[in-house]
Amino acid sequence: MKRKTLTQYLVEQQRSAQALAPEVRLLIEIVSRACKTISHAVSKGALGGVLGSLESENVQGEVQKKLDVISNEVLLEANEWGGHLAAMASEEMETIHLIPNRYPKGEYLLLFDPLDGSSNIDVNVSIGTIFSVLRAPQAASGRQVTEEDFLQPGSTQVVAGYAVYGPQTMLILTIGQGVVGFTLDRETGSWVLTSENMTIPADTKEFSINMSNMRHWAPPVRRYIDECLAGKDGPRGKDFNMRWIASMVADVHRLITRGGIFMYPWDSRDPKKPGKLRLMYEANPMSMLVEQAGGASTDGNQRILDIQPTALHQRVGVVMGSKNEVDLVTRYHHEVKV
Ligand code: AHM
Ligand code: MG
Repeated sequence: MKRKTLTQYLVEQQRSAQALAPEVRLLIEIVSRACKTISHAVSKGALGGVLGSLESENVQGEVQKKLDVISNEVLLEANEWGGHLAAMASEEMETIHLIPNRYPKGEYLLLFDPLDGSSNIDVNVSIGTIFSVLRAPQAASGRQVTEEDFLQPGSTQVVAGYAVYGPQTMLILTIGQGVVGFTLDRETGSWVLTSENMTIPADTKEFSINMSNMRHWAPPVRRYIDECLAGKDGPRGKDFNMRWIASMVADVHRLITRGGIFMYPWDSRDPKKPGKLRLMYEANPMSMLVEQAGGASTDGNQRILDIQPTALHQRVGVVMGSKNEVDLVTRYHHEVKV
């Protein structure tokens, strides 16, 4: 059987459902090409001299790895000239990156975490690129885009996706019509459609959370995990398994593939930080993918995609995955409030 490539899939979407604007198709093609370049750099490792850290820190005060910066550059350069974007934003840049005046401007905004799971780069564990596409507000036409123009709830995203650099390099994508997965064929250089209609089962026996933070969790999270740990003998009446890769991309890829619940909840370590993960380029795109695959995503209290952002690098608590489990954790949060 001849399999479809990403280009064929996108052309079909553009033709059949008129679901895809030509600029968005171009955007996805360009981002996916950049992910190929990043995948290539990642796979070279020490041979490419790309491992290790730099002296610099990003806006979040995190030491930048060489591959964080390389990946950021690859995405910026790839997306500057196509005429499809008005501006970009990234985990690795303090403020937004406007399209230089020498290039035509488009009406879309691209946000990304160029290399998620940075702590796994040097130890050869799966990492990835997460991206989100918004439309620039009408009010921004004819003037320069500002940071405020990016501050739209996740429910307005036009496209969300990630590439995961693991044993295989895969691209998981939604244009708001379900979730599809492509595998990079390294011999032909094509993204090949290998997972149609990816669906997250509503129930699961697998949870994913950094247990070392247990003492800092809020009581509803503690309650949920305690009940999972009690297994067959506890109120859940079944045994649970645990996985924590410490790359959101890899942990979410697992739950999109076979179900599960992933949490990086609010914790009391730093009251100024409402969670570790960033809303605009980590939680929002992953939430759109998870919902499009039939799962759910909340911050414990409300749907992540409904949150009105107030800052580009804002953080948020994350509870996402199999619907019945996410609903249970959310209910435990609501019960505490009543
Ligand atoms: P990064 O974007 O700097 O890599 O940080 C985000 C990562 C997520 O991929 C992962 O879920 C989390 O941080 C792991 O954090 P921890 O090391 O606290 O377990
Ligand atoms: Mg990240």
